Amino acid sequence: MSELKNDRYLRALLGQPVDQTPVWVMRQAGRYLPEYREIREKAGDFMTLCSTPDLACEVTLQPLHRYDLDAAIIFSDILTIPDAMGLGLHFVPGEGPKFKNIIRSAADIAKLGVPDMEDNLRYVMDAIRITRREINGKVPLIGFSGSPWTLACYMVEGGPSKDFAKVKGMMFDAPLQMHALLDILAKSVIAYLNAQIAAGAQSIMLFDTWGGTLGQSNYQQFSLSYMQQILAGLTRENDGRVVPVTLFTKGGGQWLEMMADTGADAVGLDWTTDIGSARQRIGDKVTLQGNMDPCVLYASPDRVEQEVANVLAGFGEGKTGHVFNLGHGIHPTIAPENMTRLVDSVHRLSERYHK
Ligand code: 1CP
Repeated sequence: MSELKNDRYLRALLGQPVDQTPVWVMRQAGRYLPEYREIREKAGDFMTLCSTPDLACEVTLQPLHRYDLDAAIIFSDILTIPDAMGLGLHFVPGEGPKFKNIIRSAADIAKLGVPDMEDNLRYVMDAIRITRREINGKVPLIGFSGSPWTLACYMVEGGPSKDFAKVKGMMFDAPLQMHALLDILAKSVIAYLNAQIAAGAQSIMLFDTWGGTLGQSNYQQFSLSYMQQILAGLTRENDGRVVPVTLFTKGGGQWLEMMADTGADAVGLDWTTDIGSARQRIGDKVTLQGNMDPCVLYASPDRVEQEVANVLAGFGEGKTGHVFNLGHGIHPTIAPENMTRLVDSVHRLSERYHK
């Protein structure tokens, strides 16, 4: 495998000194880029794009051609696991992802098994292998998965939800059944991420997008404990390098200490948490990722730069420990030029903090 030319992102995740703050953006490959929309239209539907490794590779690299990013994230989706478990993922225009077979009962859960990673999910591993070859050591490649709780939300709701009534109803009414579902998902996520690491993913991101909808004790029991199991089950070294793991619970600002105790190398912050306070609370234990409000990208480029400066100053002095990102995914309707300003100002303005 070719030598990594820019390892700022991996170094910052491991608390090693860097010359500038590394930056990547959640959902950096996606609908805000005209070149993405073009290839997406040609592919016809989203799953064709994900499951055709050459296309997934091309889309992964698109943002790197435009911006001086310090990492790439493999183009895929968290819902590939439930799809491979037989739920029948499809996309309804205007409504987002939907499942044909929704999880409603203990019998539905009993039918689920851990998917075969080099069979049903081989397209993800092939996309990673091809992308590692094509990226040629320019920056590291991030692999990812949804957390068991977040995957369960989609599997029980059947698609996006505003109130999570069905999945939370199941959790409160039939906790053992919910644990059985989360258990098989945790086993699947461990196998999935280890296969991604073996295929060449150099860092892992665990998206707990809906953990923040839970109360504290339910968060611990139904989301955090499964992420902890996953962290314990992952191959943390490959090809002579540590594979760092970032854990992101959207809306998890009040639980940062617990998240930092899971054994993750980094914790992702959404924009509602003050990064300076987060650093005081957990920043000696883990690296922090985040956390500019994605809506800042709707403002002028100068305002974007100003907000980048605020986040960097909020994190403050120190040679490492911060990976710049948005507090959640980039919105599809922002102006792509604003990303240029974001990335360039992170690099330019952060230098003084690393001396
Ligand atoms: O029509 C299209 O082009 C589909 C839009 C789209 C895209 C671009 C979906 C459907 N998924 C993706 C790619 C994707 N999803 C990536 C690519 C890599 C990158 O970041 O560039 C990643 C990491 C994800 C992860 C993902 N999918 C999450 C976790 C991160 C987060 O944003 O919280 C979640 C919750 C999903 C589910 C999902 N898939 C797609 C949509 C529209 C959704 C959200 C559904 C909802 O509103 O609940």
